[in-house]
Amino acid sequence: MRNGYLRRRWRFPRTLAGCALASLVGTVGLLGSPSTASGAPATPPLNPRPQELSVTGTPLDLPAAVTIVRGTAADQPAVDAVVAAFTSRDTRVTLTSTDPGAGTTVYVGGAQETPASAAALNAIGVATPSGLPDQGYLLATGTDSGGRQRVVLSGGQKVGTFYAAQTLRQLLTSDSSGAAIARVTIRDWPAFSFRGGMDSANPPPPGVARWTKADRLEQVEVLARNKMNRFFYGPAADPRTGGSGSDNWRTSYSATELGDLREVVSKANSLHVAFVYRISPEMPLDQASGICHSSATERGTLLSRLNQMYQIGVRHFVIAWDDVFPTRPFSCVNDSQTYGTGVTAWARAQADVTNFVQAQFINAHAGMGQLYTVSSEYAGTAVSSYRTEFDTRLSTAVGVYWTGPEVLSPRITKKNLDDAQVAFPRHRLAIWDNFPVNDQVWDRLQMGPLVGREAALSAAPGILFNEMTQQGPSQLPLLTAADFAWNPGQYQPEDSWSRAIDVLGGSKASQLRTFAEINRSSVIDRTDSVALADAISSFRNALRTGTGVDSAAAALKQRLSALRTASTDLQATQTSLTTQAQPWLQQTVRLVDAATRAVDLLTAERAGQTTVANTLRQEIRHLLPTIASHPESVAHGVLHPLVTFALRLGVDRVDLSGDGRADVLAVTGNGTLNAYENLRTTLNWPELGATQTVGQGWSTSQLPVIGDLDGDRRADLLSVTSTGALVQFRNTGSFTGGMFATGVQVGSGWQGTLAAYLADLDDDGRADLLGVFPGGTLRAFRNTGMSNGAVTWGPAVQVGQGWSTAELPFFGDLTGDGKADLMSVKSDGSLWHFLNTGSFSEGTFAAGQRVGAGWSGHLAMHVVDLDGDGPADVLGVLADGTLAAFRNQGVTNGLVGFGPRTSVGQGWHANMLPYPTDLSGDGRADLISINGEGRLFTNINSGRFVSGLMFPTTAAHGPGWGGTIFLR
Ligand SMILES: [Ca+2]
Ligand SMILES: [Ca+2]
Ligand SMILES: [Ca+2]
Ligand SMILES: [Ca+2]
Repeated sequence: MRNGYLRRRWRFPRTLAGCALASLVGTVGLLGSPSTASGAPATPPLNPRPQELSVTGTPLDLPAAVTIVRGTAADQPAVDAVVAAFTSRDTRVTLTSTDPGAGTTVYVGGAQETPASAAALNAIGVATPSGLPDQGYLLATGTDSGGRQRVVLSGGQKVGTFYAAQTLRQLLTSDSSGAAIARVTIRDWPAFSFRGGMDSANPPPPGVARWTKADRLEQVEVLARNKMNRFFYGPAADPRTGGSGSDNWRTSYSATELGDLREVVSKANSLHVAFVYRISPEMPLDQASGICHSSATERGTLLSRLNQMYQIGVRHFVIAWDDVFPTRPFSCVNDSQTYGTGVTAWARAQADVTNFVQAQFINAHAGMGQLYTVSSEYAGTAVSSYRTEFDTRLSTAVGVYWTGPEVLSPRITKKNLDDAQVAFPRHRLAIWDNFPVNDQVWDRLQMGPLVGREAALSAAPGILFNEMTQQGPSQLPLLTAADFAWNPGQYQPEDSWSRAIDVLGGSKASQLRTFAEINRSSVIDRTDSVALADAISSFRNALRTGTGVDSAAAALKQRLSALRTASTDLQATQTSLTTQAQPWLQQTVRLVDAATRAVDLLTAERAGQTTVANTLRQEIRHLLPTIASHPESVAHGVLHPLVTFALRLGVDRVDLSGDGRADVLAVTGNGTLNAYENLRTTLNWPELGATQTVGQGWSTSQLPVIGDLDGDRRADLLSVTSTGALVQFRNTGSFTGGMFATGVQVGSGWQGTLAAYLADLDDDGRADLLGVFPGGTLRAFRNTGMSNGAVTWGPAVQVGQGWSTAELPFFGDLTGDGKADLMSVKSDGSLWHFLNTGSFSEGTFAAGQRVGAGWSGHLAMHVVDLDGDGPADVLGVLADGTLAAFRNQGVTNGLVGFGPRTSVGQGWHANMLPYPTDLSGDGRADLISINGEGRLFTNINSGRFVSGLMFPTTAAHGPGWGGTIFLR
């Protein structure tokens, strides 16, 4: 005999064992908490969270063997899941179709499947289910009046019983003394009729993972275990779903390809997951080769493709018209003759083909799921001529997908849905949620919880979630999405995320939590690396104030160490999540190693340990190229800036607050100097603070020269007045409290100079001064430190001559030694460098070396690090408006090798030029610019030295920047 109250299974206070059952009744509010204030027993964490759950007593301790009763009509996948659940807890099972009348018995199936379940429910005092919503189930565990243990899984339909089995699996526990099951009554059903995951990303760049067959097989299981019932297959990487050129949807799969897909389809069908197959006949990747809508041949080809999928068991289809431009000409002349021209013609053509598929394919087969389509205007809520035409023409039998108010919607409200329904009055919209898909930010894992979706969206029939190009890491956000889709009314993102981490992390859950926290943010939620950012901020504040530096450094290093340990532990585990996250786990370790040295460097500098500091600085510089050679981004905008800050990278472009990330400085047309704090750049959209006016009286003939004059890692300003005086404006670090101190004159005799520069020539952390004087002489003045609040300069050193307004020097560190080198473009368009020899003498700059050509008529040129490896690369706007990048490939025999010209942008002109600045703090220069309408634009650098990929996204900020005469 087993005495339940003597052997505790859940962690609730021992004193409660044996209490009256009535006092132990819990409610749904208990989910996820280990115990309640009243001491009622906790329930195990369940995903998704059930709609109605009562804990009716202490858990049932199960014997070593149980009997499973299932009727002849019972759902086999449910039976299999129940058998697997008990077997995994080392409990033997005997299957029978009739009630054995004694012993612990599990009944699988509602009254239609397993008639004995109704009596079993009555025996434990639970009413048989009536009026269960679609896909719902009732699951009850307890003992009857004779003390016999009964477990009843009663679905309204077979699929409901299958979902009951998924809940049962999570109710079972075991320890060395055997298995137990929670004593509960659960009545449960989904809010959204269909719920699912999507393998439907745009093709990632070479080297980035994409889904494999094994991923898809695993995904189907994950969906089923979390009560989702759709797997949407439409990756752009599979040309049969769209394609480009001659490799496209028109060709059938080979026998091998079809066999692979059949495996996935069969598995999905065996787990109550519908495999949804998408075809995009207009070919978003190559629209000119898209379908000729009016062609009978083309339509026949489409039917044969759909039929091929039907043959392997697919019953759910999507004909998609997204990501094409219904403004271009049709790909065949017949279409314009048939449908006319313009967006409504495209709407007619698309509706016509979709209706054809409905009539000739869907209606021609029994057992088909509802056909869905995606309109070309799939995001947003407005009525439009395209939408009206599409909605009017499209068969009402067809459903329509919609992505919310945006393509990537940070928020989706019920009002958004209602508004969009007005634009599609004849069709119900289902939600295609582009979360957590990372096909615009391939270098990031977006593993945070689903947020920002209103519960009332379940008025829509379904919701699907487009996943990352990494199936394993996608499971973390997907589990929260499954929770939302099933039970949005009780969805709590953080709680759900925590449960998902526990499930996916298993024995390594705490390590996964540490890692997921630094790979969390996305367009729907910018929360990222909060604890790490706080520790870094505390350390930096301690450095600034000089109090508590050691304890803040120790706390930060402890956190870094924990992150490193978590990453190495996870690297040693073999789940799809950890395997596919390998590049990010490895990058975390590299960055932690650099950041830990950055902490030591900063504390050594402060303690005056110059030799130690120099060694650490060299070590970090040595680590940077490897970090830079991996595009994976972790702890976005948080960890890397600590390294950038420690090495003083980019302080002159232009870090005003001293956090390793550039802020923005602008002079307006009336001479006002405004500063904008870079609040955070956790995404490709930097958030800038409010306008702070920090100066007056600037002009086109007197613009700020930027550099760190006092070595505090905050950018200071210098100006050359019309009378030739040099005036310093020292940065106090406060955006709101008068950022720049009153001007102090720190030089004279600069009238008529052609240019003035601040650049660190000797790697001491203080900007040195350079000027091109009348007659073309380049002079350098060493920064010898602050004296009575004013920067002092060493004697003038002539370091060059022959300069002119037509040929001015540019400064940047080409060799990565912290000492600025010089570059110039000669009148013949040739590019030259003059490397810094480190001597601070007339020979500071070595003889010029010709390192490029083709710069005639260039509009801008910058010597700036683009790939984050330390040494500066070259970025220029060429005469034709091309933004060209040249990668620094290192120094050989005193000559810097530059890679081939990479076009990373175009359409720039003299009135709209980009300025490189590191907003994200990763050592890679990003861009800021102002367009013709006076809007500020930012482009975050992806670190990919590939045409078109370096600056993949443009973020537009508020208007009102017109007339700006200086922007950094
Ligand atoms: Ca400073
Ligand atoms: Ca210096
Ligand atoms: Ca570089
Ligand atoms: Ca950057």
